[in-house]
Amino acid sequence: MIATRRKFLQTSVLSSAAVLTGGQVLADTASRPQPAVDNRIVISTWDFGKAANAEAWKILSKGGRALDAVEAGVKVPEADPSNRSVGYGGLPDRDGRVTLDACIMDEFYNCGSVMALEHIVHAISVARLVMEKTPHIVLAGDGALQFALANGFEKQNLLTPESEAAWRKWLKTSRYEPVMNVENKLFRKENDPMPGGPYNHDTIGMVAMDGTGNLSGACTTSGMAYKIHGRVGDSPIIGAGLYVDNEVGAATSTGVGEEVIRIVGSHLVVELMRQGRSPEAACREAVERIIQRNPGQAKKIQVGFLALNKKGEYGAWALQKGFTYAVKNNREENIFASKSIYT
Ligand code: SD4
Repeated sequence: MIATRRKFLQTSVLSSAAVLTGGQVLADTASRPQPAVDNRIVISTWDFGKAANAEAWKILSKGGRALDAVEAGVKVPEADPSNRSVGYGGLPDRDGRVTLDACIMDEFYNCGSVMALEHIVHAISVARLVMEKTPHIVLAGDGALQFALANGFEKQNLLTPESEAAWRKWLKTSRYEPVMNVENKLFRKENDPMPGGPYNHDTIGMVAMDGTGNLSGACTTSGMAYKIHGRVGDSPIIGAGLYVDNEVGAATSTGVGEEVIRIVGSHLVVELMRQGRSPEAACREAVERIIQRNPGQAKKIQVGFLALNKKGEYGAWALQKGFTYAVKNNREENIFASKSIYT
């Protein structure tokens, strides 16, 4: 907490002196007055983002902080056993163990992350505690679990009977196929996820802007189904699965994490917005970078980026058709189909 406060004071001092970035004088982002236009907004990945946004909106609409909103929002799919790719009920690794990756980032560049965390439903809240209560940014595996337990989190079996059954069926072939959600059929009953794919993962990444114009983001997942035990994806890696720069905007990703890590995708999207790209154009360029880096693989997998800028503009782009994202603000509550390179 002290570290956070110290950082806040430093930020305030810097801001009130006005910071010159890229030729633009930026106003104090921490304590500036309420903008004339209501830019409050929350956006998140996939159709299930809609319910998560609604929870986040309860906080934003009452004047709450974006950080609190994104944490509350992503806790919805984390607790939902029918969601096979986030939190409780997530599909396990090849050893039958559900391991969670999550990270969170606020408007002061504070961030926290947990990797390969087992037995705790709300990985995002553990990540927030890492951010607020420790001098570190990342805790992994058993250390993350010990930290969570020491801070009052309850140990729980995250493997539901449905996910266990899917895993046992998968064991018969044991083929790791990270082909994903090309047609967004994950939650259609007739195409019940697994066993064996191909619709084997979807992360929730959420970014929001609050009434003071501040940004925060959260990202949480059970990662790629049937991954090698200990594998960590992009989702808990600051800059890969999530990045927030309160001067510019925020971005998050979903899809095959290895390809996102290779290009440090969310940070790239934010930097492209800093150079003047719209959120949609920035996401598109990041997706194109994935193709440039790994053309053979890019045709077979899904990756999607979602971004928000300081004006409250948002946009997305994906490799494949089928990526959706949810938007909630004072004017709309929608699910959009992202544009994509391959259709
Ligand atoms: C991962 N990016 O573990 C995550 C999985 C995911 O949509 O996003 N699925 O690589």
